[in-house]
Amino acid sequence: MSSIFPTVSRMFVNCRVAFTARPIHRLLTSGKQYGYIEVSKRGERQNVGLLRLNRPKALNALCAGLMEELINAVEDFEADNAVGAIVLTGSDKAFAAGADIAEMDKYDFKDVYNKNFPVRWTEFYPKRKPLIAAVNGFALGGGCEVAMMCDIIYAGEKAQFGQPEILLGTIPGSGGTQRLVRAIGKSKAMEMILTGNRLSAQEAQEAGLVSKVFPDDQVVDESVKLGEKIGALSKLAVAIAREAVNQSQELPLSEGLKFERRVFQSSFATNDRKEGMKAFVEKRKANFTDS
Ligand code: DAK
Repeated sequence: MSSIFPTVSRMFVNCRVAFTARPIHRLLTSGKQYGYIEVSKRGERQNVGLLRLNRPKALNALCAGLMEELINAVEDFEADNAVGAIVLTGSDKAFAAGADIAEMDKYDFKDVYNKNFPVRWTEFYPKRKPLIAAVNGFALGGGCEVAMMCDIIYAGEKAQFGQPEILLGTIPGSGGTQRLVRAIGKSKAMEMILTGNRLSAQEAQEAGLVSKVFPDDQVVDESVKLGEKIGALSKLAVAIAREAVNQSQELPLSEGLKFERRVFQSSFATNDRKEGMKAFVEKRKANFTDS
């Protein structure tokens, strides 16, 4: 790790020099300051963490500094017991237009190979809490890959998804060739990746990449509502269910079914499973304690 951090800091500085003068947003619970993202809590019970990418001049291009901030903010929400789900969004014009091309342009093979560039990209994915992508505008390259790393994607009507790396003489580097195939099938994914062609929000929904499409100005609110709904349930059960669904992307069916059975059985050890079934039998609302 020691070899990575100096590089990240250097990239962070470059990134800040190139795109200066924006407000610093403070996350009150931790006191951390952010320059490339906005962090807030939403929902009637303030149980949804909202992360908004805020690098408008570069269409939220994912520079190293921005990714570091995202990792930090997600860590804070993970540690906040009041938060049951996290929503990640961008601006009206762009969820994110990809990794920062100006930043990557400086690298050669030895830089990216020696540093395993950029090894920390996937680390913003929360360990336990569901992450919902609320996508408006461009979700291209790394932006599409970040959306696909999320657990659920809601999109605005004018959203566009694409993997245009081939037009830059390279290929998707953060899961595009793997997650897109799993999400929409090989033929559609291959066409997108070999041509750079984009999917509209409607096409992405029909293909199964996106779960719901809304008018652009409603996507974030609808995503927060979804987060509130999930956040009101047993956090323990939600985390276990999420882990089991994620295993379906990694394991053959027989192993996945075995994993599911074991974690289902484990859920019988929790207070929330007992409370949920008791409440059903007693015809009342369950009072989950996340235990
Ligand atoms: N990087 C840096 N700057 C970007 C950018 C990007 N990806 N996308 C846009 N910008 C900047 C533009 O340079 C422009 O800056 P100024 O010239 O105003 O200073 C500003 O944002 C506005 O962009 P445009 O003027 O181009 O706006 P338009 O509306 O005309 O076009 C566009 C919007 C999204 C169609 C266009 O900007 C565009 O094609 N952008 C590039 C999209 C792209 O190729 N994305 C893929 C990048 S490669 C990895 C992890 C991830 C990755 C790789 C490895 N590992 C873990 C190993 C990811 C790679 C990529 O994402």
